[in-house]
Amino acid sequence: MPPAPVYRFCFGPWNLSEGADPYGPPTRSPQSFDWKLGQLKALGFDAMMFHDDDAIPDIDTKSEKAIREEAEELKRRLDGEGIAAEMVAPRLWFSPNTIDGAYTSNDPKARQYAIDRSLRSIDIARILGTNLLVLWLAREGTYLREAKVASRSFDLLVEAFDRMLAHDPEIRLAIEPKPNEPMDHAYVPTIGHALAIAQLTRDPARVGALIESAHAILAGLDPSDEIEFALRFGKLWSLHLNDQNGLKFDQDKPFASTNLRSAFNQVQALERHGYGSRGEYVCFDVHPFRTTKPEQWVAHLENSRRTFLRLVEKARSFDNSAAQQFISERNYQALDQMVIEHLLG
Ligand code: XUL
Ligand code: MN
Repeated sequence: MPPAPVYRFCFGPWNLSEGADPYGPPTRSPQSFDWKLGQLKALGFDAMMFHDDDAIPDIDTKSEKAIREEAEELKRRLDGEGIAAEMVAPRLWFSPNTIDGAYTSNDPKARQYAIDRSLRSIDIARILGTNLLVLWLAREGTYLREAKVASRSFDLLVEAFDRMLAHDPEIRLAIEPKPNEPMDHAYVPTIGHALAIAQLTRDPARVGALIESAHAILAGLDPSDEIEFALRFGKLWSLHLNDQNGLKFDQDKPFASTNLRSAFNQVQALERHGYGSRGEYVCFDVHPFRTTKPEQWVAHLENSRRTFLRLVEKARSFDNSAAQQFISERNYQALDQMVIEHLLG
């Protein structure tokens, strides 16, 4: 067994969201980035995740020099607060340039925009002191099957990843699979797809993955198996723990909110492989409920971490030899009840 890791935690500014959904406006007034950073520090989290425009607002209107200076200023502030930047992710899904996709758009100008913005995100990441670029491939997929040829799209993804890998010899790409939303079908829906496509790049050793519990559930898969798969390949470089009630819109619920047993299994997988002992963070990609009042704005983050740590205790106190005995007897009925009693107790 690898040594028991001391977990380090992070979240992103978007995880303190204002409650808007496609059918209604925000339910909490917007707060500044400074307030969000202050909350992260007050909660005792260790790192913040950044989209490129979380770090540099209105990034598309700014020169390279201005971007670099703002990133340096942000790095000084983070250092002053003792907060690390866990990763940077190009937010390629809001721009008018990426209406038909980013790296896989049918428009070469849009593809160029996506690559240029990704290279800038890499520069920002390096200034902020991280070599992790997260790629959630939001609009890389189709609304209409006939609009794009999948094999060409895979080539375009590899071409884009290769440009990023060539741009900075230290950068590592963590692909965050998600099967749908906003697309009907995404090109990289599961961890298997992410790791397979990594093999086609110029440096597969620098292409890994980030697993989000809700995204695995949306793909109809077990998040703990997805986690184990990535860990088995040494490719789980980041993690978005949360929860999701079945196959519907991406809910980003607090960790274990829907399925405590699945959350326990995810924690067991992390514990088994020493996740965190190689510098990886446990991040919560969770949102407050729409109904959450401003007074409880950070509760979903505090609760997710609390539940996570309670489940770490549960994983460490699980009677593995009793479980092994039941397994050897093929008494899965008893094993099932043992897990339930352990979680209840
Ligand atoms: C979207 C999602 C994103 C990524 C970061 O479903 O999970 O917030 O985690 O770009
Ligand atoms: Mn996520």
